[in-house]
Amino acid sequence: MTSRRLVLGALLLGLAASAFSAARAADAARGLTIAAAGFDPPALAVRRGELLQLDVTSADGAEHCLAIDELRVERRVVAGRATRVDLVPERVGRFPYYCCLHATAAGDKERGTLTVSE
Ligand SMILES: [Cu+2]
Repeated sequence: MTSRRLVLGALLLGLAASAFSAARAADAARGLTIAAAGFDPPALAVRRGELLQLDVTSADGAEHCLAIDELRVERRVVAGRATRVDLVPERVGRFPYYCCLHATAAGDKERGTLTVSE
């Protein structure tokens, strides 16, 4: 009986915690758009160890891709809906992001920089 109550209590705590984190996640998400003209915004900043949530969308109706090589991020961004990208950078530094479908040539516009500070 007691162990059942413990299990039920743990389940309820887990549900409450996930509901809480989902609420926080919705508040924390930042928008990032990609188009042939470039990223908007072209620069992002976050503190090391903090959750960065991005709702990435195409701004020109084309399929794009968000890649941040150093943070092992590579996600397709299809037109018409947001692609949620969650990351918690554990290293301080400046990390380039780019569209892995179109940013092939040096000087291509589909590039930006994520700055992670202490
Ligand atoms: Cu692109």
